[in-house]
Amino acid sequence: MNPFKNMKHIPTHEELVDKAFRKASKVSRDPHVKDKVMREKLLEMQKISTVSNVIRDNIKEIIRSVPNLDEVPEFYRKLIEISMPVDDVKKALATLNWISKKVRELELDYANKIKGENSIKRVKNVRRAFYGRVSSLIKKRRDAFHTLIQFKKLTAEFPSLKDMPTIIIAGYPNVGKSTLLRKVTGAQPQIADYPFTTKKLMVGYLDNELQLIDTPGILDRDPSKMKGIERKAITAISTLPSLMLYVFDVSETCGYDIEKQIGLLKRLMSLFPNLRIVCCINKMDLCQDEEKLRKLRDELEKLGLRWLETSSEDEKSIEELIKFLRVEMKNRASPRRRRHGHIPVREIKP
Ligand SMILES: Nc1nc2c(ncn2[C@@H]2O[C@H](COP(=O)(O)OP(=O)(O)O)[C@@H](O)[C@H]2O)c(=O)[nH]1
Ligand SMILES: [Mg+2]
Repeated sequence: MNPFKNMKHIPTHEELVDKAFRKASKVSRDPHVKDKVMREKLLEMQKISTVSNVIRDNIKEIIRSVPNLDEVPEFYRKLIEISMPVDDVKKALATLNWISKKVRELELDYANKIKGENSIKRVKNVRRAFYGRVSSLIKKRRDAFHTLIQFKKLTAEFPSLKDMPTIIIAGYPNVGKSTLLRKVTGAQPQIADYPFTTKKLMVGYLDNELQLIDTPGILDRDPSKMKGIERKAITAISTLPSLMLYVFDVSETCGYDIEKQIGLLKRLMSLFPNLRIVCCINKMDLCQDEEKLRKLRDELEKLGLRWLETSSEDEKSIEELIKFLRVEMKNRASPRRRRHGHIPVREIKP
């Protein structure tokens, strides 16, 4: 799940100070206190502690609502780093914490000063001086608020992915990726925004133990044609504890011939050198050209990749794909290239 989903609203420094002063302005005099000066002293002291409490409570809640940045999955850290250094966020949180301590110190300091005064005018001046100190203290550190506002805005758009073994599906458009995702997970996939791209991710789950992600518009084209930021966003995906399933359309009805499809596979292999990739030769029901199929099998054998032959129309091949993916996920820690390792090929009659 998006670990930042429950992050609190971050006010600007002005909003926070205004909120505190507004609350303090509602404090009223205690009519039971007969002594006029004492009554004002108590009133102003209460204003001071109200300002301090509002600021410190708000800061506490903000800090508590941000998950420990050293503990969030690397995928989310990488997404943050695309647009801001994680250290800036940590520093901003530390600054807020410091503000909170400092405001408490000022509160005690100025409350003591009020105790020592004996004219209403001077008591009011002390309270005003406290307001001034608090305002300028926070104003000087307004950047910390801005950083966190930006951070909140950024993370709110992060996709909600689970921290579980993940299969990312790649391959040219129309090779059958989304259909396979639907068949394998048996449900309507969830659609999630993918930040920094105009693209959406499709996410589905297999028995709540495997997460499958289809990345329309992202892992279905030449990575060299992508913008820097998109490439970074893709690199974040590869940090998921994952396996890539590269889908071929052996019928070429997708509009990309086998050579092109092999070309994309090779580029993805070099873009993700540490990611285990397995393949699926799909649309076997439309396969007319045995020669093409043979060449593709040879090529995958040469690349040392494991594959399965499927058709979305053939339930049996989907069941085998599920088994295949489970086994491959378990093996993902071992090297990608395995000679003589491909699993028995099922023949699907056209
Ligand atoms: N005959 C046949 N059609 C398929 C198969 N898989 C997908 N399709 C069709 O191919 C088209 C593209 O599929 P889609 O899943 O949207 O491809 P994507 O762009 O890779 O996600 C759709 O019309 C599917 O119904 C298959 O195994 N056999
Ligand atoms: Mg699709």
